[in-house]
Amino acid sequence: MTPSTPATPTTASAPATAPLARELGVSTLFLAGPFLQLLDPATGRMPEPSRSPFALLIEHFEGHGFDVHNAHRREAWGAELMAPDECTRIDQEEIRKADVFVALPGAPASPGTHIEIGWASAFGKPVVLLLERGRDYTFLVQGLNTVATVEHVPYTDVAGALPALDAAVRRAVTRVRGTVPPAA
Ligand code: 5HM
Repeated sequence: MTPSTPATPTTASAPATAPLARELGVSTLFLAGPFLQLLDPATGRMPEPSRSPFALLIEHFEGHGFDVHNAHRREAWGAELMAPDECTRIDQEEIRKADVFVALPGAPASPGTHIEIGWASAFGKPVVLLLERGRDYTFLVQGLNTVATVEHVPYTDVAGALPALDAAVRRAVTRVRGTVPPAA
């Protein structure tokens, strides 16, 4: 019997299990969330505590083999803020091309993220929303599952929600493919 060889080399940051992107046969993920409201007015940058959930999610999904598109990182956490005419076009195009859309709608609501959630759902993308426990979300976020493929992931801290987030991504992608029925 010949010894088996892994299809791809493992790296230090790769998860022990099969990376989710490969398992699902997808590659790109758009990560949306509050931006302007998180900028420190004095520096124009996102302070470290505001960056960390995004940095964690980016690292997590990249470790799972996704090509992650995220404006906060692209715009250097505020240091290279794009003009509206520039970022709007790029974000819509990246969402159009994405295999999965993940967002923190924000509480208070992020206006830009809500537009992006509208685009992603209208494009028929698998949508996963991270909803902080104890916060209120607008009716159209609460009801989006009636018109789009949406999975909600309640969280208290983002790190603790990663296993539920992966399960939600898996469900959303398979639901869009029509291989499992939507949750009741
Ligand atoms: O309205 P708010 O800034 O919270 O909107 C955030 C969302 O809009 C992010 O998900 C990001 O993809 C997009 N955005 C961007 O790409 C927003 C701004 C500033 O509003 C920006 N680039 N400069």
